Amino acid sequence: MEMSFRWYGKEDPIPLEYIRQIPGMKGIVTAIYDVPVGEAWPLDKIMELKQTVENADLKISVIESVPVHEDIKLGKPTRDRYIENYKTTLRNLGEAGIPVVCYNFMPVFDWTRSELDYRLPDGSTALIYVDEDVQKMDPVSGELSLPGWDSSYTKEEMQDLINEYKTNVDEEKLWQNLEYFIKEIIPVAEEANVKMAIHPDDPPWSIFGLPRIITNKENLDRFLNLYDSPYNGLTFCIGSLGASADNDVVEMLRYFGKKGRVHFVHARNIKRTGPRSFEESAHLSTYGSLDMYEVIRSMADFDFAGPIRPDHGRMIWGEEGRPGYGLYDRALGASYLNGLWEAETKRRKK
Ligand code: DNO
Repeated sequence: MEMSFRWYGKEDPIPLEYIRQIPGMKGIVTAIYDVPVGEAWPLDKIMELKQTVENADLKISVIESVPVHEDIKLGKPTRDRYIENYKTTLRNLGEAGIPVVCYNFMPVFDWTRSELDYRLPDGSTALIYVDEDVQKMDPVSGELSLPGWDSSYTKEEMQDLINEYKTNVDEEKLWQNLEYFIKEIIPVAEEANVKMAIHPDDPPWSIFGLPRIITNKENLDRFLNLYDSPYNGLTFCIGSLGASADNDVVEMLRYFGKKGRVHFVHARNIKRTGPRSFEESAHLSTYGSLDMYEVIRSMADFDFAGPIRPDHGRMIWGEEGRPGYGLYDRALGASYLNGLWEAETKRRKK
């Protein structure tokens, strides 16, 4: 297991030098944010990013994300141009020695929450998802936007986009569009030696009537079978999948890990507050619905050597900044996960 931390580039209020000081921190998870979605990432920009990270005595473990243009997800004729650009990006990332790329295939909206600063009893604030509140939101108002979304559309275009999905792309069509994309890019990923790691849909159910397919064990299996290659793998996001009580995340992680298809792990805890509602809690097992010790144990079962990052944290100690992506609670999460891993792996050697 290689501990890593998401960094939003030079705009991130948390400097690399601080991340470096978190005990056991090895890698950085980052991206290029100033190339429009759908365009190819130039090699020199990638090299510059790599150098910046290496100057801080860290390395890039994962690129999260190379966003997929909506035309690819919609299966429009223009998709081929965007797929070619995606391939160029992968080749350039390969040339820079980047080992893993995380991406998602969620229509229009990336991860979704109803509130970003919900106050927990201890005074910290957390991201939450309350289904009734999400149902009341008007996605076409254009007002809905969360920090860190990689959108390839303007607010004005959003309405058309949603309508296009509603009329042309149901779940099966989205599967076909995903298959088309995967069959094009995985051979390039193989050549470039870059492992592709799809991120599950967050939350793992349909929102605003839009299809979502990367949601459960059966669908993850179906996804991996679209193209049978070690380069076609998963970002196993415990908090996203665990939001649904139907997903036994510990068993799923072990199952996909043993298949050699888990290339990256996102670790956070959530407390389910209803069948379709949850709060993001502190990482400790006792604070949420997910047992982090069991999660670590399943990773030890397949000798996970890849990157893991503490996912969203709460905002604590008065920290301000990007909700979910503060320094303090994620650093505590990293330490806790490192502690569990040390205990479990040493116990096994005895
Ligand atoms: C949320 C993140 C997601 C993730 C993308 C991957 O905080 O986990 O935005 O980066 O879905 O493409």
